[in-house]
Amino acid sequence: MSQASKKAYITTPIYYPSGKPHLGSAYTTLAADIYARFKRLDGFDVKFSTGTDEHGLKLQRAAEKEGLTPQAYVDKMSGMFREIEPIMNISAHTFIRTTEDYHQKTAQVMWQKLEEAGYIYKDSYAGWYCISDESYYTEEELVDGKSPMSGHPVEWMEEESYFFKLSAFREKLLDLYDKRPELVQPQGRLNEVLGFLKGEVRDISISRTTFDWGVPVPNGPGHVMYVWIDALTNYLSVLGWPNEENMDYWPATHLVGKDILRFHSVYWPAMLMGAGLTEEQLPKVYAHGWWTVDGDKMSKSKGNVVDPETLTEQYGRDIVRYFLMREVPFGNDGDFSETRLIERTNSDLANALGNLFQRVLSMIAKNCEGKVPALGELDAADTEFLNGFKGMVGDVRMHIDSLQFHKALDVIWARVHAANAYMDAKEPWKHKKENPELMAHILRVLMEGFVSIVHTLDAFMPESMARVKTFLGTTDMTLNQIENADGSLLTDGAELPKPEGVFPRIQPKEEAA
Ligand code: ME8
Repeated sequence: MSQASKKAYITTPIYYPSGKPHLGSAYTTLAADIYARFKRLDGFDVKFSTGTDEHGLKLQRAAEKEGLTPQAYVDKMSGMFREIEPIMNISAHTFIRTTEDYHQKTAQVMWQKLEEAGYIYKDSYAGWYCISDESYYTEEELVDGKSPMSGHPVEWMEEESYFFKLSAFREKLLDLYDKRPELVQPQGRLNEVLGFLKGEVRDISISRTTFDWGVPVPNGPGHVMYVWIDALTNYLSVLGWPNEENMDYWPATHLVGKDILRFHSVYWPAMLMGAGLTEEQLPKVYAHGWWTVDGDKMSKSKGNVVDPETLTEQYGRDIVRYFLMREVPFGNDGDFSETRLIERTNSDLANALGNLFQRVLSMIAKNCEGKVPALGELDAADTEFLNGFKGMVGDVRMHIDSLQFHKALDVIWARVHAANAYMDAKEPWKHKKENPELMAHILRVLMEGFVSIVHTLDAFMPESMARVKTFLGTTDMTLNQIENADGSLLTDGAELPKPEGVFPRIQPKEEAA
């Protein structure tokens, strides 16, 4: 498993298809998409996977409720998660379903490797099981007799079970995170993981006999695998492991919600080490926070679940993508409100960015024959202004590599404001009559800056930026090309299409009423 420098593998959690996808699940996928698109722009060969987690008691019960077999039920439901790709404009290359044959085989290989290495043994188990979380809890862990994780009911279960020797990995994991703290981000989440590892780490029950909707345990008649063992292995199935063919994309960067951090940064690296992977081959995990809606927890019973489809139909995909990444620092909890979405769209997109593009491009259409105006001699202010854009690309890259999307956007908007200030200071309209070359030059300097803005924003708002690219007469460039270009990014005299506004103002709800 070599680690080729220009390859990346980015994953979303695989979702339980037990209801329609909501804002929360669309959010992880969106963040992963922006990261994947940015890496591609930065010259990386990217694998990006998402999918559905289709086994376990929760899905078996959901199917029974609808009078369907589990397979018929997940076949029906999984499609709705696939639909997130067009709904949010997601560029995943693989959508994995854990009921697919190739994945079930990989999960069995994982099991066998752990067993051969002596990390699996048989015993019996009794405890409080929460179906919603697909997790066992001890009496002490319960909060008011319910799951400490989700607050959902638990039921007493007793069964013969296989166990995974998680306890054997406690020291190794502590040592790992001591040496490579960057593997769990943000920092606060690493502290949570360390807190868990410093306590008593018990072996975990990894098979079930009380139902059969799961991957059969190899040579373990009557047992199906615990759904998390099956689910986590999906990340390797996608690359065809244990076949080495695509393993140069490994290790992955896993984007997950904060509620499933322990599975990804304790169970999963322990499984990987148990199956023979080295410390260098362990993945990076980034845990984001949770969305509430107008201050409330999102829930079916409250009827406040935000449907990504309705939202993007109403506002457009790019606006929703921008808002979700800009409003709340990735990693923090955040509150969703349509009022804020409208405010942000109007201030950041319509006023600051859209107006800037439109002011410059319409002046060019009117006064420069609709062609890329010629660049003259750069003065000190021009040079400083343009250098700011080269620096911006590096800063955006740094923030996106640490999944600080809101900081990347801050950096870009600082340049949007700088461009507005440059235009106000240079007043190109004043030179229209007596010095049209100077006017053309100022507009061209602005356009050069726009090329960098458009490319760094491309991952966030691909559709709008594709339109702006045509108005600027620029095609796709890698970020390296932009940073290393000596001189200009555009061609003097290239014909430009008639520009149109890209971000119209949205009428606030109270005005509409
Ligand atoms: O946990 N805000 O699947 P899942 C933000 N199958 N994110 C939210 C959210 C909210 N309000 N609600 C849910 C599973 N999420 C497993 C994963 S991976 C090998 C197996 C996020 O469908 C949540 O944090 O219950 C999680 O990352 C994701 O949705 C999937 O949740």
